[in-house]
Amino acid sequence: MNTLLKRTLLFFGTIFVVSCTAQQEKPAESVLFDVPVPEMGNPIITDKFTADPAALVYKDTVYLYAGHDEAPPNSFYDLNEWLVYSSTDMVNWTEHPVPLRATDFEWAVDDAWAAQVIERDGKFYWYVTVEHDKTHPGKAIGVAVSDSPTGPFVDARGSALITNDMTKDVDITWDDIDPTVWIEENGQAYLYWGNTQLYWVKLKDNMIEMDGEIQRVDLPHFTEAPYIHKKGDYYYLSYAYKFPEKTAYAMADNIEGPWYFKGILNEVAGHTNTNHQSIIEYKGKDYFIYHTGNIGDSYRRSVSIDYLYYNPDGTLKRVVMTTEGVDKAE
Ligand code: FUB
Repeated sequence: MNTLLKRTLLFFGTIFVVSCTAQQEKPAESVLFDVPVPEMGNPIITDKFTADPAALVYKDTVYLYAGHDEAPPNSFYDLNEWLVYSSTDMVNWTEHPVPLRATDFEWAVDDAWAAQVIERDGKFYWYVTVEHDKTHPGKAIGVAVSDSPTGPFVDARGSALITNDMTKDVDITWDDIDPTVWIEENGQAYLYWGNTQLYWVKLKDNMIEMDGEIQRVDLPHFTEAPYIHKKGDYYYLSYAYKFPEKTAYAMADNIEGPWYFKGILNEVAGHTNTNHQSIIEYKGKDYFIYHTGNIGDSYRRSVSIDYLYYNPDGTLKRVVMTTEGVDKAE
């Protein structure tokens, strides 16, 4: 190639590159925004992995209790403590000091699994899943108590409320997990729990002793994570359905049933094979609180919040899981 031809090619090549660069640097006038670019509201906590949410509305504040997932990537559950956060707008969450650890129960060895707090007469009772020591091998349910929703909590009994040997329906050591608690207007308290088999029992007024025999409910494809809530005249029993877990629900006119299966409430959440929901009403809106593995995996989960909507007949609309999460509650 002669020198003149080389210079000519270099000249036109330079013009072409400069013109392309200029076009790339120009603001993209063809992109118009009908809506704001989404802010990521979910998950709501990103500096720690949080699982199995259970929320309590008390005196105008929402308290969010969650297990602390501490597992390395793609391993298995490693939860040693529970965490508590509070909010008055569902968007800004304040973390409080660690309120309870699995080993705060002297008879427990490990595994701060799913749990729920309820208030009665100014005291806060926390029903938890833990691994019992070898005197009652397997998962067990304990109760901790505090004068404050943020703790610190202490073992309320000095022994487990439910142990694996008390339920023989299924031949696994982890069927006594995931307690959810409910108090009727007449003061009668109920504990529901289970994995594979769903159990319930009445609690005495002291909230730390069973009041009667353990009963059963058979729901389609019940895996775990039962959660009781009430809206209007209806009771709702939501639960983890199949595995990987969707969330399904049943409805009843009475806390003791019969329960009518109503279908799927939420699909499998991102990047996690489990789910665990909590449902509350706060400042006139209804919320579905759950976990995903979207910034972790099945053992490094994160709590997310989306709206829950009811149909006029009381059934639930399917949850739409979002990136944005919810707006500030006012
Ligand atoms: O976090 C440990 C277990 O995973 C919970 O107890 C279940 O509900 C499932 O989420």
